[in-house]
Amino acid sequence: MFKVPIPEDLRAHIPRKVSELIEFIGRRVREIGMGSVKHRSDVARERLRSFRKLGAVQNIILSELSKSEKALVTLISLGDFYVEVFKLISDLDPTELVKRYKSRKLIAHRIFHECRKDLSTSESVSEAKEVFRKCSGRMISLLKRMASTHNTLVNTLIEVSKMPAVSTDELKVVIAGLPQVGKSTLVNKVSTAKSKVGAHPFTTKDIVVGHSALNGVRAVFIDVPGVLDRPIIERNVVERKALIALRHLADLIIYILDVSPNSYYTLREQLNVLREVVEVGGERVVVAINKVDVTPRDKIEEAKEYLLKELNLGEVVEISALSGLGLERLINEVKSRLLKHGFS
Ligand SMILES: Nc1nc2c(ncn2[C@@H]2O[C@H](COP(=O)(O)OP(=O)(O)OP(=O)(O)O)[C@@H](O)[C@H]2O)c(=O)[nH]1
Ligand SMILES: [Mg+2]
Repeated sequence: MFKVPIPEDLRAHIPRKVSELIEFIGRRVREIGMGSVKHRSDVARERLRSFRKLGAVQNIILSELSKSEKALVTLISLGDFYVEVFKLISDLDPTELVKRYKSRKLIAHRIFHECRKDLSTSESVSEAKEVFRKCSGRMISLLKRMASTHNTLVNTLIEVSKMPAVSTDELKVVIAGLPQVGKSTLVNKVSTAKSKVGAHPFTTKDIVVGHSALNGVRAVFIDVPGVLDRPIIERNVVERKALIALRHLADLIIYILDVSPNSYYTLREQLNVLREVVEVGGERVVVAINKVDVTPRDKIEEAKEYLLKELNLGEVVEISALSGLGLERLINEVKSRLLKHGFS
C-alpha cells in the first residue's frame, strides 16, 4: 500500500558530512592497503591494490551522493510546505540540488575511468602508487569543493526530519497572531498539543501540532511562532516559518488579538499583521479577541469597531484561552467556517 511520506522518513537518508566521509574513506583505504594481494610481479600487485583502493573511494563517494539525492527526492515528496521550509533554512533549492548531485556523480565516474586507464598502463610500483595518489586526491577535492553546500544540506535535513507530520486528510487550523497573545495557551486547550507557554515573546520557536476531533471531523491545530509587525524583508527566520505555515498549510486560520492592558503590542500593530494574514487567508480567517478575562469592555469594543471599519470583519469571537471562556463558541465558528469552505 502507498504510504504518505512523513518528515521522519528523511532520517534513513541523511548522508554523512564531508569531513566524516573523508575520514571514512581514509579508514577503508588503509584497510585495503594492509590486505594481501596475490600476484607474481610487484607491479601487478601494486596495480591491483591501487585499483581496489580507488574502487572503494569511488563506491563510497557514489553511494553518499546517491543517498543525498534520495534524501532530496524524499523531501520533495513531502510537499510544498516542507520544501519551502527547507529553502528558508538552507537558502538552497532542492530541485537544483538534485541536478548538482547527479552531475557530481558523473564527474566521480569520469575520474575513476580515467584513473583505471592510467593504472593499467603504469609500468612501475612507484608509478602505480602515484596514479592512486593523484586520483584519490581528485575525488577528495570533488567532495571538498561541495563541502559547504553538502553540510548545509545535512543540517537542514536533520532539522526538517524533526518537524511534525501532518496527514493530508486532516483539516489544518493554524493559530496565528503576534507574540504573547496566547496562541500556545489556546492550542493546548483545544487539542492534544503540548506547546510551551511563557511570559516572553517568541516562547514558541518551532511549529507545534496537536490533534483534535471536532464532532467527528479530524483536525490538527498548529501553533506557529508569533509574527511581528515588520516588513517581510526584516522578518527573522522564526517569523517567516510562521508565514509559510499560513500560506501552505492552513485550511483555516484563527488570528488572535490581545488588547488587554498588559499586551506587548498595540492594536494598530496587531491589525497591520492581520491585514497581511487576511491577504493570505481571505475568508478562511477567524478572528478571536483573547484574554477577555483581564480586558476592559471598552477596549474590546474599540477593537471590534476597527476590525469592522478597516477590515470588514464583523464576526469576532471573544475568548479567554486561560479560563476557557468562549472556547465553545470559537470551536463552533471554526466548524461552521470549515463547512462553508467545503470541508466536512
Ligand atoms: N489573563 C490571561 N492570560 C492569558 C490568556 N491566554 C494566555 N495568557 C497568558 O499570556 C502569556 C503568553 O501566552 P502564550 O500562550 O505563551 O502566548 P503565545 O502567543 O504562544 O506567545 P509566543 O509563543 O511568544 O508567540 C502567558 O503568560 C499566558 O498565561 C488569557 O486568556 N487570559
Ligand atoms: Mg507560543
